[in-house]
Amino acid sequence: MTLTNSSLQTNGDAFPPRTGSTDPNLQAWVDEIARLTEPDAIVWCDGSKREANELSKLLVASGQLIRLNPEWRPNSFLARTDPKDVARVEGRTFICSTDEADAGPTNNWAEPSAMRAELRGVFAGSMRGRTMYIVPFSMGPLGGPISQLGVEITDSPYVVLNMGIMTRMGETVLTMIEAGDPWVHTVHSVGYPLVDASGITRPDVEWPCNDDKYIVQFPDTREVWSYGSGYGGNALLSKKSFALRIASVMGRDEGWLAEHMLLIKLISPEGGVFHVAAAFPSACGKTNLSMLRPTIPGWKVETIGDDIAWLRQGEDGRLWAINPEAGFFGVAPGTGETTNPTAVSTMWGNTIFTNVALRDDGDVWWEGLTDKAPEHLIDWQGKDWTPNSGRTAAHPNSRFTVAAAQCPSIADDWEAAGGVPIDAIVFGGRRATNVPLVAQARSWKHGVFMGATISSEKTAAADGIVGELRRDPFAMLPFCGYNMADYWGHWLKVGKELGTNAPAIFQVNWFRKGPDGDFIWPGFGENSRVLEWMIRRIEGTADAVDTPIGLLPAENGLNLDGLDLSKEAVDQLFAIDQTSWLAECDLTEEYFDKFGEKVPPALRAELASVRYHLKN
Ligand code: GTP
Ligand code: SPV
Ligand code: MN
Repeated sequence: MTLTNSSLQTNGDAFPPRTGSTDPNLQAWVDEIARLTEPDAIVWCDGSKREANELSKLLVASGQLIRLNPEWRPNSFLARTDPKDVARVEGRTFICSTDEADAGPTNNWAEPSAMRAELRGVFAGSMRGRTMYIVPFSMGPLGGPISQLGVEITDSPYVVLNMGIMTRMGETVLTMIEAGDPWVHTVHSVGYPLVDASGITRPDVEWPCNDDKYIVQFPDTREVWSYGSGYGGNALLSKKSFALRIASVMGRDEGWLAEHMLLIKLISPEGGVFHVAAAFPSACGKTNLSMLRPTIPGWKVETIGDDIAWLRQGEDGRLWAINPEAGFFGVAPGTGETTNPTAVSTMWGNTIFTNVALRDDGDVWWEGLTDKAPEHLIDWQGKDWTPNSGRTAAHPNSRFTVAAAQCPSIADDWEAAGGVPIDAIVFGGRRATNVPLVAQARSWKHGVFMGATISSEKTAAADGIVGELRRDPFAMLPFCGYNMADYWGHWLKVGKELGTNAPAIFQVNWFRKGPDGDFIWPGFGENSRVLEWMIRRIEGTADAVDTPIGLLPAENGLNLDGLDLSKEAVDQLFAIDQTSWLAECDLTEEYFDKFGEKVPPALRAELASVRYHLKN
């Protein structure tokens, strides 16, 4: 099928008459990118519903989006990507700091001017035959004290539609930029021009992308350049590129934190209100925990964010946090009526699904949405599928994009400009062995050690080998915009500033497995029991036992009422095996050694302390 971008222009008054900006820097940058990429047309996005409507109509007409049956899923769409463009590409993600040491051993570094020259080559003419969209957006409520502005230039209307859900996008942001607010520059091209250098045209495809991919951050100049992918964090540059990689550097320089964390408000049966921020690696349960429905009576969880938090010390000395995003880009598989009914009702309509399966009745399906699979589906690659096909109908990293405002459990003050005060910080990962269900850090320093030493089994959220155990400090391995050891140092510094106002820190693991290979802990709504213990610890009413690796619930300290869990299972959940923990300490030392002199001495001291207590 052929996509003619001219249809946009012949669409009469579908777009506002804006043809440029009065801000000379913005205008000069747009002109420069247009000269480089040679698009057919330039569209300044206003963020209106009408604009989104026009774009989705355009994509449906070209076969690049499928409109779902409006009876089941109004104003909702399905996108199917190229099978080679289904997840973040960590191997092609670069941190181009001036100084190589600033990127550190966990990031791919490239010398900034060499990378700029290389990018000029790949972006040259990359938008030929396409429309270039100027997408102005705010991370955080417009004008909020923790919020930041950005502009993404993209040649993907799918990206524009997603950005309209994931951020506060549109005309108002341009007005703020024109009034002098600072903003971050981001450029994106799918890398599939429709006209070549000699003027020969080719038709568009269902999911344009390029085998050659670049996700490049220039932290020193607060810039992002992304090429070759249309997928998720590779292409929605507000998200991982800006709100984590660039923002973590801003936070380092300005004294705040940009984190891969969900944010919730927790209300106790007595009416106490607490806020919890939790960092888990990709596809390890942030969305689920952010929408948790407690199984224990009297407790309530309200959602504030499911993926990213920006945290800053407030005037009262406490740590305050916002969710800089406006939508969820959530993992579909495993999200169902029993595991996350809140997410299921959030996506009742106005949702973009990517790489899930299509039902015969024009609705969507994925593994785990219902217990029983439909008899027949069209799978994520557009092929016929039955339960006997021997492959999954949805891609393991298939996702839904939906506005946070549609979430039935969203907190009333989720858009509070100054954020919410944080009572607890939680770190977690996927660990089949060793790591107990929950442990409290003895101090902020010990908490930073817990965060710095998270390991987790790899998920489908990034390309690579699923299930492989890897270090993912603070769940930030693919997202920290500077040297990871300096980042640990920054966390220690923030803790020092907070002093006695610092939140309590905990570590959790929902994923420990028993001898039969099954998860021991039921997870999901039952995780409320662990949250309850944390709150009781903060209130000072729950006892803990000191162990070499942290404070564990005292005998009968964790509320297990009504849960069908054997005594052996509970023992397995909390077992600390001396030999394997000493081996884990050796691996931690090896890991720290990669960062050389930069590892904060306080973390070396924490490691020494854990070892000492394991041996004595
Ligand atoms: P990103 O968006 O990639 O950063 O991921 P996320 O951390 O938000 O992941 P999400 O909440 O979408 O969880 C992904 C997977 O984890 C789903 O397949 C869930 O079924 C599974 N999961 C979430 N919570 C639990 C839990 O408590 N126990 C178990 N066993 N699985 C869980
Ligand atoms: C993650 O991988 O942590 C995500 C999805 O949240 S993506 O936006 O694609 O990075
Ligand atoms: Mn994430």
